[in-house]
Amino acid sequence: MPLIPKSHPRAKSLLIREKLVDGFDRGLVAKEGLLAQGRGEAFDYLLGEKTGKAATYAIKVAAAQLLLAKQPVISVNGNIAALCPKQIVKLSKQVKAKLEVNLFYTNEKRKQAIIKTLKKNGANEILGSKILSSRKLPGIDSARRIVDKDGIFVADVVVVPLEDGDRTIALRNVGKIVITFDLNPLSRTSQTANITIVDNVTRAIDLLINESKKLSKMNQKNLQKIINDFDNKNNLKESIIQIKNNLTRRSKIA
Ligand code: PTJ
Repeated sequence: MPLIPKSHPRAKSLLIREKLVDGFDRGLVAKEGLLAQGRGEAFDYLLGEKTGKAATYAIKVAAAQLLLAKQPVISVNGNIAALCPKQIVKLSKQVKAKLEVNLFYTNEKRKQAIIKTLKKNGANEILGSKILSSRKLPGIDSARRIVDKDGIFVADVVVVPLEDGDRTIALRNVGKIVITFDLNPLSRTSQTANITIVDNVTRAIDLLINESKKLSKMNQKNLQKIINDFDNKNNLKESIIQIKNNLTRRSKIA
């Protein structure tokens, strides 16, 4: 009998958790990545475990931004490699973005395991592992400061899914446009990115792939208009209101 029966009321959430645990056992995820998942789950619960209006809007803007980018890069950490390796490779192909492994809890063995997983899922080139290509991102002290000279270092748009706070600010300070997936609308990353998708990356990634496909037929002027009309701070407020409304509704039926 499976440990998590399909009939379990929280089967979906528990299966996502299993992906992380399995990723940990396969050497992809840092111990701290398991804790990060727990924090995300708590916010997902408060959001009603569904993609809200604000996230749907941010996904559309992110797609437009990725399609307009000249040198987009998707940064991959342990949690992303465990949760959605196939989709992250698919997105990189859809929007012609490079993939770069960039770890907070840096560890060569884990980096190589992540590269192997991405390759197994269809990636051709993965940046971030060659010492000779490494450069330092100013204004950040963690291992995330080490970036690839052909990737994040020269990128105009960087996707940093599921991230700790420091790097987004450092990337913004050197003029990069930052897109993130973060279930916590209050986190520093959420608050400082240009485009924050407040949703579970496991739900939002497919939506972003589909939206990128849809918008790929749109001209540059219209794509730019989608970006210009967007205000990240306002959109984050919508996600906070989504949480508030959920809590209000639940407080009435509790
Ligand atoms: O693999 P490494 O070494 O690069 O480390 C990766 C982690 C995730 C451990 C590292 O970046 C970290 O410590 O991140 P934080 O500071 O815990 O931040 C992670 C953010 O992602 C938090 O705001 C969580 O709420 C959010 N989060 C967690 N799971 C998900 C998520 N957001 C979207 N989808 C999720 N599944």
